[in-house]
Amino acid sequence: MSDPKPILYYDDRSPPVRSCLILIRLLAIDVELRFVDLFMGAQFEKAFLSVNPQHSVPVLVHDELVLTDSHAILIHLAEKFDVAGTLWPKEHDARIQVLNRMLFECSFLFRRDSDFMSEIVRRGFANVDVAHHERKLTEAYGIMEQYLERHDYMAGDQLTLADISIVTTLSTVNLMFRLSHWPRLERWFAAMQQLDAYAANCTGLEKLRQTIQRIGDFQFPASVSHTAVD
Ligand SMILES: N[C@@H](CCC(=O)N[C@@H](CS)C(=O)NCC(=O)O)C(=O)O
Repeated sequence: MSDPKPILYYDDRSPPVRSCLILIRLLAIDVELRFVDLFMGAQFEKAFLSVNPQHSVPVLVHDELVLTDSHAILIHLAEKFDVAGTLWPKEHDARIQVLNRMLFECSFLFRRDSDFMSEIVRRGFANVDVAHHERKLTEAYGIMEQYLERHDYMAGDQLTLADISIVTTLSTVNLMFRLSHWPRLERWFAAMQQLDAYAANCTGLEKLRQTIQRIGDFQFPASVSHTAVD
């Protein structure tokens, strides 16, 4: 019997979801998409909680597997569908370096981005200490600038899952904070935007911008980011 089609539960305003969408587009994987409207609380509905008690997206259901974290989903999809095997390298040190950067995305960059965006949603932009979040997030910019000192990509000299994981969160942070003081990071981001598959980030990013602006009652700075809708 042929492999069943993976199902991705998603809300494309979520950066980790958008990383999965970029990879799915890059590898032309046939996936069934099921929308979970996070801003309407659909993640707390009983049917979805039975799939993911953590009430978060992305979730990938593939045959017997239920994966509830974007990093696991990216690795799984790359192992199954990346025939070239470069996005998730086979060689041990290269692979662990990719994993290390993906964990940086998870535990540092995304965490700080999520703290900032959630606070805007919860309290309204006028009540947020933007300077505090700017310090936290530009520290992350500085770290990525260092990662890019010796290599063109986040985990070496070729595109890997690390770049795909990081770029969606970076694009979200960049809605607010410019990259001009971090030239390598700015160049890397521009290169990522040139990938055809990057289009999979754009619609959700624009939707997020509009949602946060509406709920937070403010406007992100104009023309900071590339927010073309595909
Ligand atoms: N580390 C997780 C983070 C997933 C996550 O926090 N998703 C958020 C959207 S960006 C979510 O679904 N939040 C809804 C909730 O927690 O109720 C991943 O990379 O998949």
